Amino acid sequence: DPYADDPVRHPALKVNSQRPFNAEPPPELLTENYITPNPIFFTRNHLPVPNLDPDTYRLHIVGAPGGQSLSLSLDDLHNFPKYEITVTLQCAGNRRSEMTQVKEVKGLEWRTGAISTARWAGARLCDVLAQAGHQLCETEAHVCFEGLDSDPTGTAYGASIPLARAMDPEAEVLLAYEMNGQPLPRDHGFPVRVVVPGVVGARHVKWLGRVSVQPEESYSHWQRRDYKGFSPSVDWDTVDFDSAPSIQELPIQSAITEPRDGETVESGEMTIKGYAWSGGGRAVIRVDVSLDGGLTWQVAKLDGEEQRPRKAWAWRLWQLQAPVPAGQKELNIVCKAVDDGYNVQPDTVAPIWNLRGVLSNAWHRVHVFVAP
Ligand code: MTE
Ligand code: MO
Repeated sequence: DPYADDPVRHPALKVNSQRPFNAEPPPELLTENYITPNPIFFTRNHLPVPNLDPDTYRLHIVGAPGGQSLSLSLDDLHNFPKYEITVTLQCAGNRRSEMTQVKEVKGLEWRTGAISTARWAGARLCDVLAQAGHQLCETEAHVCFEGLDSDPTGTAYGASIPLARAMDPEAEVLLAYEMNGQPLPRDHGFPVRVVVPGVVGARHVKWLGRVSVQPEESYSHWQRRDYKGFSPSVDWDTVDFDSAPSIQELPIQSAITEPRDGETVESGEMTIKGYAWSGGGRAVIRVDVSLDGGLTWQVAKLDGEEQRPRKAWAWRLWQLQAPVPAGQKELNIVCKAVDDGYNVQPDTVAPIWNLRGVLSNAWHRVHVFVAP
């Protein structure tokens, strides 16, 4: 059993698949803290978790022509200037289960918890690439990452990002060796992972073994044959993965974490809580909440750290205290967020349905009963 050596996990996690391990925190735990505690940070593994020895670990950086290839130990990485940033990581499949309700999709049934936030610390990718002689000259080039996790045929997890993002100091791409002040937990990439702020989780390659700069995107299955969006009309007979760009930045997203769907709330005052986040460093400027299915709206209060313009890498938590409308037996609670490009979430799922169930960001709806 290649999974026999996987780490022990927190019992509160809702498991979507045991082998490989995929799990999300329950919603009310997810928004209890602005920074997600490591043991309940959502986990998305495609393969068994490698067990890497930090003393013999080496990160291989393929050098530029005229530059030099690097073989970096953990100590070598610590010798680069250390940066620490708060970044929210979201899987492209977050909220896929709502797409399944429209029509069947292929993928894990994530609810609202395939998203979490941590303080990540490490060396900047641009500093390490510069030492290997790379410059931002070939604007069309891509930085390819390979994990040290692999399937029985020896194929490793891989992904890539454009060189322009990797070399941009403002993009703050990290080779992270710490998560919330601790060495990375095994499930989250020990000893080193990539953190690409504002970009889909799939590019944050864990158990990083190799970095190279290439004229084309990574040839990995997960770069070329997955993590792409399509029209609702495209099915598995007609899909052409080469026709769509790989997902990099993610669209505006928000979800309600309290109350839970189907819950009974007391009459009087109620608290509605959730998260909101947008890709590409776009800040969340507002969250609107409706208690009547979207007929009327109230503006929620944004909590958590202030966001930096163009570098809003982390989510906002939000809440709304509101009187339960008198005489109602049931409430249809809805939330939707707006980012600083005034991008909004679509109101329903059907028009954004796609066969892989990615980019699921319609208004989030929770139906509750009011105690008599
Ligand atoms: N890196 C490797 N090496 N193997 C993987 O399976 N999964 C990716 C990414 N990096 C993956 C990986 C995906 S799809 C996501 S969403 C994030 O890791 C999840 O990171 P987390 O498990 O730390 O939450
Ligand atoms: Mo993912």
